[in-house]
Amino acid sequence: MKVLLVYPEFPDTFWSFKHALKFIRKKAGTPPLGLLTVAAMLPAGWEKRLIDVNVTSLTQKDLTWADYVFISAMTVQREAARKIIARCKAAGVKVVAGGPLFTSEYAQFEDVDHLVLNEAEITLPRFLADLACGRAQRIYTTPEYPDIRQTPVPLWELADLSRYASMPIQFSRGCPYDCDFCNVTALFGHRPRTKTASQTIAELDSLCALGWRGPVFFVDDNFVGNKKQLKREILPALTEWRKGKAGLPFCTQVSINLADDEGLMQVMAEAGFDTVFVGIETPDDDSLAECNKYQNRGRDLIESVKRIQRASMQVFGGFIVGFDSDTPSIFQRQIDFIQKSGIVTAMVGLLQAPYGTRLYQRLKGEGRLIDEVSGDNVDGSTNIIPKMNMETLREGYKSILNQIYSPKLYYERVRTFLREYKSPEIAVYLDLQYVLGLFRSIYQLGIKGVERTHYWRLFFWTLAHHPRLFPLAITLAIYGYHFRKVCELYVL
Ligand code: B12
Repeated sequence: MKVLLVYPEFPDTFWSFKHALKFIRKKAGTPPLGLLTVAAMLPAGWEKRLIDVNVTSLTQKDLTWADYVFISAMTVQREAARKIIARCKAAGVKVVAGGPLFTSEYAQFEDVDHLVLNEAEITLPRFLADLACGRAQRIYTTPEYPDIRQTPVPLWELADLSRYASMPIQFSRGCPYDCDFCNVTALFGHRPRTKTASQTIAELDSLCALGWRGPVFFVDDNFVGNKKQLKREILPALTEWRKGKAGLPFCTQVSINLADDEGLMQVMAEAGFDTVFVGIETPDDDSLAECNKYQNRGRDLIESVKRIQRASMQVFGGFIVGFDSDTPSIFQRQIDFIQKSGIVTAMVGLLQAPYGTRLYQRLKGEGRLIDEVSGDNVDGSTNIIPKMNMETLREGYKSILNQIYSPKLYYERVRTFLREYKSPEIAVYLDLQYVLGLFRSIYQLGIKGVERTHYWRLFFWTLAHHPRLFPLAITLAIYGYHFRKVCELYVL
């Protein structure tokens, strides 16, 4: 059996980092972990190839080679996925589809031969068993969540690692919180399910064996969902594993209550975490109450962010406008908050209601749903009828993006952040492309760019005051270029 694993192209979005990746000659952020995990669950004797359309093209020859195409996608890849499925049909290749897009919207994919939905640890063996005896069904689904201690090491070797900026690995799935707009719990449940420390170390070892020394992204829904286990098992194992190694900084996603635990922050930093993504959402307490984000309430959110930064972890933040409680003052309040917090990478979106969430149910009941979500939560679109006038909301949203990604405010924010941030202790691994990236940034941002005065000011200010953070300052200048390009596409 010959299986072609295909990952459709991402549009040019906030999270694609396309404009930034060019500086280090990379094609995409991370390889598709879902497909690489599925590949490891297929029979060893089957021939497997990966085509990630974000780094290479899918040719007719590839399709002719394959007996089956296994496709995965997120909602944001909906249109690209449809095109690939149509090409497979035209080439007479059977399609097996899975992953978040198909799990959420399977009814819309009539052309797909087999929909193997939810987590493959449960549904894929059922499909493979039926296929082996010639009676494969069209849809496989399950309400259960698998024990991921049985999940195999992803087949990294199918991907050309040199084309990616970072590698994804997963320690846990699920989140204990219950924010009403988030579909993580609908897809992966409330109780965080974890892998074992030795399983995670085996995954890291397999990446190292393939020569990987760049960043590693723990793609957990909430890495601190089970603090006890973290402290007892996984973090000591990661700290031990890191000894004698250079590079391989870790980043992950956490809830803000990480800031309440100095001890945990310290061990995370020692284990090599230098960046965390946190859902901040809004400085407005009524809106936090409305969406049930109680872990963010009753605290000084800015101080919480700063505590994490002082513990050597950069904070990326997610923000939302368009809650029912929001008034037009929210736009300036968000801008002020983002500037003061020094959250350089601030993903601001309009409130959307993905299928399967409690918010979706509520708004459906109120007759306030208008469409399906676009899948890109930073494109200024929404599928809900907001309480605030739509025009006011759109204009306010645009003004947030225009301001926080204007060179002046952006570079000011970078300095606010660098003043607070304690440089991590991880030994640096020198990658030639990153060194060349510095020269490319000098040309693109320091000579050609509209931000040139801000760029040079940051350049010399960092060298004078925070020389160890100089590479990070240049990286952030490059991110700023990407964010501005993307915002131009969306709203300017
Ligand atoms: C890493 C990640 C990203 C990375 C990209 C990773 C990549 N290259 O694909 C980045 C940071 C870029 C990203 C961005 C976004 N993401 Co994201 N992301 C994740 C995250 C945290 C982990 C993905 C992962 O690797 N999981 C581990 C693998 C093993 O799981 P998996 O892919 O689901 O695969 C399993 C099954 O689905 C199944 N399976 C998967 N594919 C296939 C294929 C076949 C054939 C079969 C049989 C089975 C199968 O088997 C696997 C094993 O069980 C998930 C949450 C999660 N827990 O999965 C969200 C998630 C995928 N993201 C989501 C969203 C909404 C986004 C964003 C809009 C922003 C945001 N709010 O986070 C943007 C959109 C992208 C863009 N460019 O604009 C949603 C997607 C919902 C949907 N219906 O599509 C998720 C599910 C989180 C959520 N809020 O619910 N994301």
